[in-house]
Amino acid sequence: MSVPASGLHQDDVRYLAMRDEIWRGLAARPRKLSSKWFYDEAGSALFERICEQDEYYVTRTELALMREHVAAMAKMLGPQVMLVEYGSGSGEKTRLLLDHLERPAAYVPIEISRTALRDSVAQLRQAYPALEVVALNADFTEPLLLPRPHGPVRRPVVYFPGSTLGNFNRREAVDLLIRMRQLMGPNGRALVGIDLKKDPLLIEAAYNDGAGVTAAFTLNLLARLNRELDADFDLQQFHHRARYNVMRGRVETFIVSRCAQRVSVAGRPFAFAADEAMAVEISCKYTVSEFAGMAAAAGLGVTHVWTDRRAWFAVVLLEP
Ligand code: AVJ
Repeated sequence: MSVPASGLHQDDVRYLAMRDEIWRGLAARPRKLSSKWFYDEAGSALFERICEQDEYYVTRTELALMREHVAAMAKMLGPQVMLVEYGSGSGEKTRLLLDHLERPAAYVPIEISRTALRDSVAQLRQAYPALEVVALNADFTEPLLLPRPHGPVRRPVVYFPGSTLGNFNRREAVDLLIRMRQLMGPNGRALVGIDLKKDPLLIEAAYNDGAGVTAAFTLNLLARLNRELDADFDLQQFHHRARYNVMRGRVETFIVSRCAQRVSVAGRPFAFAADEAMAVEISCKYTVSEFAGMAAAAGLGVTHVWTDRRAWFAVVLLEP
């Protein structure tokens, strides 16, 4: 039995779960794969490069917003916070928060990419040697249990930056917010970053950068299936397409087949038609009141909103 590049054995439950989920998505009509599969080591590195592109305003805007308001945010959260981050990312925004929190009790990053988690945790441990860091290599949409830190915890706080919530449809987002509410408990808070509705051309450009980094990020999904599921996608024969759907308020990203072709994935054949589009990501954009409506459906109230001058992005404080 061969060991794929991912290091997962073909009899590992995680390999089988991934294979079955990918098979199901490829068998569906229209075809649809979850954007969570973007984040292997190469995908996480490509996402970091997306954040540096001129067109991708999202990260830059959120970071500026955090720099301006982080002291006020930390003050509202109070002392001895257990900071639970959904999707640990590069850690720059996290460090800003940790720098301003009063005696943080623990930092708990939950990250699906093992390599991204390993790297961010190593950096944070170096920067905050006294802080208790408990890393969870998990999918934050699945049920989770919080660790019990050594020191006293006044308040669990879920930090969910980057508008990653936008990668879920309304039903999934409400489910995730419900899980968040259950995880943080009655005294908990959540700090959530959301990308706001704005000029559709600006939004669409952010997902179609001129250097083609986003296209490479999207197509890396196929490269990952080649590496980890022994698939034989020819990346030259597919392309990235991202369009802002104004009526639905979301960017919809597809992988489009350039021609009629057959592909094998973990030993199972799939036929693509010419120009067939496979859905791989949505990035929802909200107004603050649309978001507050979703939060309310999950039993959470928006108690504070911080936004930039242009109102492109918001960080909201949620309370049960
Ligand atoms: C992971 C939510 C920050 O949807 O904007 C960036 C991922 N995809 N470019 C987003 C992404 C294409 C990103 N977030």
